[in-house]
Amino acid sequence: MTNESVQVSEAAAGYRVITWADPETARDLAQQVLDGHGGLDIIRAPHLTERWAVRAANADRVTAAVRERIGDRVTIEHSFGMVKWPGRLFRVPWHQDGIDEHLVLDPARSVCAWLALTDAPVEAGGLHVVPGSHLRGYVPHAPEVEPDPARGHAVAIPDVDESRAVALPLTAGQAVVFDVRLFHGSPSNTATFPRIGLNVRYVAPGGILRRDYPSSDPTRRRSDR
Ligand SMILES: O=C(O)CCC(=O)C(=O)O
Repeated sequence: MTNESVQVSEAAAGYRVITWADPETARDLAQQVLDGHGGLDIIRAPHLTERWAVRAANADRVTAAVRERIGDRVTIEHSFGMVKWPGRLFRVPWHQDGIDEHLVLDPARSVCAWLALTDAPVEAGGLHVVPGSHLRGYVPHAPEVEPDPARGHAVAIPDVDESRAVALPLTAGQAVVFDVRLFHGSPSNTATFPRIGLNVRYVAPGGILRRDYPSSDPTRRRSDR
């Protein structure tokens, strides 16, 4: 396969799976999360304060993939860690990361990465995506009908053709770098171990088209807004 054909298929799919760390390194960082954040489900903006997140979000292979898409002048717009505890209800509905009621990112100047710190197979609440869905642009979304108690109120895309979705089981140290318009979500963790992921939104200059969080604090809980 030529480089060109790889790029064409990534452009069509809207995502690419990469390796950002060896599994032991990723699991060490996961342990730091568990040591530092007892029973939390969501850790807001850890790239600002947490060594594990600074290290992961700035991993060379992640930032190289980001720069390839949006150029060299890149900053982190936001991040959050998600711990899915085994047996705890925590389903993330279908959504697009580049838009919600307070945020619009320019898809040409922003990109997301979801980094697996632990293994993230399907049964542990691994990520699902709808390949090619980014080509539909931003679609209407609405507050979730049945908010998940662990996460609070999220926006969700109501009518997703799930027959077109694929699971992206990842091992610790892998990541998916994806278009901010890509439909994605994840089920609860029915495995026996905590699943830990870090979502990071990267932007180039001008990449934030709108951000009007009431407190100017994008780390607030959706349920608090
Ligand atoms: O961690 C998850 O299961 C879902 C994360 C997610 O939806 C996101 O990265 O936007």
